[in-house]
Amino acid sequence: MSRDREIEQAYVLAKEQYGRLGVDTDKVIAALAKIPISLHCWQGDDVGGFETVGAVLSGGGIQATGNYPGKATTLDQLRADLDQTLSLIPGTHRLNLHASYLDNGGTFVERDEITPEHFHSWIDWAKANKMGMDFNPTCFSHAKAEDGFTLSHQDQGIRAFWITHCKLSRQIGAEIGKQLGTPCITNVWIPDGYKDIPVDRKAPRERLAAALDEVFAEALDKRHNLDAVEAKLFGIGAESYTVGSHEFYLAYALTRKTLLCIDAGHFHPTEVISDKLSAVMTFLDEILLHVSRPVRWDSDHVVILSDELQAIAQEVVRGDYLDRVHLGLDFFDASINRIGAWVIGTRCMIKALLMALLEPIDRLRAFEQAGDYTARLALTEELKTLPFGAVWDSYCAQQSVPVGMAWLDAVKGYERDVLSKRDRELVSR
Ligand code: RNT
Ligand code: ZN
Repeated sequence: MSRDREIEQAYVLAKEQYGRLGVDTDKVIAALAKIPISLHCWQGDDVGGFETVGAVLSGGGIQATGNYPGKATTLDQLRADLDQTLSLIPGTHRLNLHASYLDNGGTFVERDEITPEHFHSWIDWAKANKMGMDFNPTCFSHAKAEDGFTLSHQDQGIRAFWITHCKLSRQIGAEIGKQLGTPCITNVWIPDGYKDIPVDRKAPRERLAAALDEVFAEALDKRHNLDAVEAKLFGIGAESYTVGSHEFYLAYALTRKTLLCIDAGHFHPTEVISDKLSAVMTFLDEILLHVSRPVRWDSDHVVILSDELQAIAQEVVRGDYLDRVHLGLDFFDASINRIGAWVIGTRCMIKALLMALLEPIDRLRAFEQAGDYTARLALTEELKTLPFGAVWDSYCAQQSVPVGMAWLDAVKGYERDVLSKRDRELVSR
C-alpha cells in the first residue's frame, strides 16, 4: 500500500471511531487550521539578536545552554531557518520578535532610538509568508540592565531609558499590526529583582507600576497593538525577589486592562498554568501564553507532548477561549538542532490542540454533572488510546507538510547543506 493510501485509510477508520463518540474529525481539522501559534524568533539564535555582529545576549536569568553548530548569525540566516521551520509545520502561524532582532543595516542603534523603520524587513518577510507578528521590548542583556533593574530602577535616568524603549516598542507593535492587518501583541517582560533578601519590597514595585503607566499612557488602536505584561517568580541572580511577580501583574492587568502573559516556567515547580487559565479568564478579556517546559526550574526546555501541555490545550479548548487566549512559545535549546527544536515544540503544541479538539466534551461534562466520576475517569483514559495519530497524519498531509518523522529528513538535509557550511564560514573568517 502506498504511504498516501495508508494515511487516508487510517484516517477513515479514525473518523469512524471518533464519530461514534459524536466528534466530527473533519470539523476538528478545519478548526485546528485556524489556530495560530506565535513562534518565538529567539529559538533560532539562543536569544542572541542582531544589535551588534555576533551579539550574545544573556542576563536576567535567561540562559540558553549548548553549542550545537549552525546557529543563525545574520538576519538572512534566521529568516531562512524560519522558512525551513515553517515548511515543516502545518497551519498558518505568527512570528514573535524581540526588539533586539532589529534590522539596523549594520549600524548600531541604541534601544531608546528604535523605530518601525528598523523592522520593515521583518514586516515584509511576514507579509510574504502571510503571517501576523508579535513584539517584545528587550529589557535585558544591556549595560543599563546589568545591575538587575530596568523599569523599576531607582535611578530616574535608567528608568527613563527603559520607559522610552518600551514606548517605542509599542509604536513599532502598532505599525506591525497596521501593516499586517492583525493586532500585534507587544509583551513587556523585565528581569528586575534581587539575588538576596531585600528590605524594601515595596518601592521597586511602586516604581514599576508608575513606569508601566507611563509606558502605556499613549492610547494605541487595539486593532493594531495589544499590550501584555509578563510575570515571573524568579530568575538566576534574582532568586529572592522579583519585582514583576504574578500578583503584581495580575493586579496590573486587571486594573489597567492590559493582557496578562502567563509563562509556563514562571511559577513554583509543582504549580501548573493549566489550572490558572479559567481563573484569570473569569476576569480578564484576553491573555497571552508563553508555552514552555520548565525542568526543575525555568529552564525553557523544548515543549513536548507532556501531560501539562495537553492540560493547557484542553483548558483553552474546553473553556472556549481560542479567541481570547493567544498562544506563544517560549523555549530555547542550543544543545540540539535549533530548527528541530522549533519544529518539535510547535508540532507538539498543535498536536495538543488537536487532541483537545477531539475530546467528546459534551459527554465528559454530562458524566461530571451527573456525578458519575467513574465514567468520567474511564472515558478520559480511554481517549488516550484512540487513533489520534491518524488524524494528525491526515492533517499534516492535507497541509502539505511532512507526515510523521519525515520532517527530520528535511532538517538533516538542511543541516548538511546549509547549517554545516555556516560554521566553516565562521572558521575561515
Ligand atoms: C524570561 C521570559 C521572557 C523571555 C523572552 C526572551 O524569563 O520568559 O518571555 O523568555 O522575552
Ligand atoms: Zn516568557
